[in-house]
Amino acid sequence: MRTIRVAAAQSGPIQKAEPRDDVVRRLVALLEEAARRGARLVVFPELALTTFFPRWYMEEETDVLAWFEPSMPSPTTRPLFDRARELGIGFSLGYAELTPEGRRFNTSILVDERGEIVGKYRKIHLPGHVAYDPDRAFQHLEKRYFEPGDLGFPVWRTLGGIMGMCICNDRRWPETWRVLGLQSVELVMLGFNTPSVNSQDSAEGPTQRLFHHRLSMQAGAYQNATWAVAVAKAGVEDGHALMGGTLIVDPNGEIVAESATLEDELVLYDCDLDACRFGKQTIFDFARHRRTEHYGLITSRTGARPPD
Ligand code: ING
Repeated sequence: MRTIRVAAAQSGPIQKAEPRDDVVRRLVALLEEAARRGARLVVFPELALTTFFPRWYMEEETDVLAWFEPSMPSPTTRPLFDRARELGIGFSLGYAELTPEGRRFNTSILVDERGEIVGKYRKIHLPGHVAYDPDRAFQHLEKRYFEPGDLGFPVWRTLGGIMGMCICNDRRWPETWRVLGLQSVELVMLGFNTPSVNSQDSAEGPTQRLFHHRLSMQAGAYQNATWAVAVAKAGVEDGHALMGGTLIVDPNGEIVAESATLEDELVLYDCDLDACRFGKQTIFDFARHRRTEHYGLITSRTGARPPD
C-alpha cells in the first residue's frame, strides 16, 4: 500500500474587493486544518488567490495585470509556502502567472513537502471568448487574458507517487487524461471555477453542470486507471454563482468523497496509489491493447469534418 492522505481544499467565494492577504490567510487556515487531520498533500482551486476575474471585461492592461502574480512565491503567497514547509506537507496552487517576459498564463504549481516548486502546469484548454460579448449575462474571457499553456501535460515523481496536474476546462477533454495516462500518472489534481449557470441561454442548468463535471472526472480516472482530485472555488462572487462539486475519484472511476457546501471546506481521503495497478495491468494496459496506427486523426485534425 502506497497511501497518501490527500486534502481537497475547496474555497468558498472570493469577492472582487477581497484583499489577497485575506485570501492567503484563508488558504493557510485550510492548510493547517489539513495538517491537523494528517494530510500530506493539499490541492487548492484554480485561480485560488482572487475572484474569477475572467468574468469581467477589462480594457486597460494595468487593470488586467493587477490580477496576476509576477513571481512565485510572491510576497503575497510567501506565508503559504512558509507554513507548508513548517508543517512538511505539499500542495498545488492555481494562480494567474505573469512571466518576466510579460506573458500571461492560467497556471498551477506543485510544491513538495520541503516547500520546493517541483512542477508547473499552464492551462491548455481555454474556454470562452476573446472579445466582449454583449449577449452574455456575464463574460468568460480566459482567451483574452491568458495564452494557451506551453508546457504540455507533464507528470512528476514526488510525494511518493507519479503526480499530474490540469486545470478546470482541461478535465472535459479526454486528450488531457490520456497524455497523463501515457506517462503512468497515479494521481491527477486540478482546480476549477465553474459557473453554475450558463452565461448564454441554454438548457444546461446547475444539475447538468454537476453531472458533466462528475462524468468528466470519473471517465478520466477510470480510463487511465488513476486517482483524480478536483477542487472548486465555489459560491457567489459579486452576484455570480460558481458550483461546488469538489470530489475525489478512485482509479476505478468511483467518487469516494465529495464536498457538501459552497464554502471553504476540506475533503480528505487516503489514496492508495497501488490501487492504480489493477487497471493499468488489465483493461487499460495501454501497451497491450492500444492500436495507435488508427488514432492519427486525434493529432492531425483539429476541428471535426464530416464525410463528403
Ligand atoms: N470554467 C468552465 C469549465 O470548463 C465551462 C467553463 C463551464 C465550460 C461549463 C463548459 C461548460 O468548467 C473554466 N474556468 O474552465
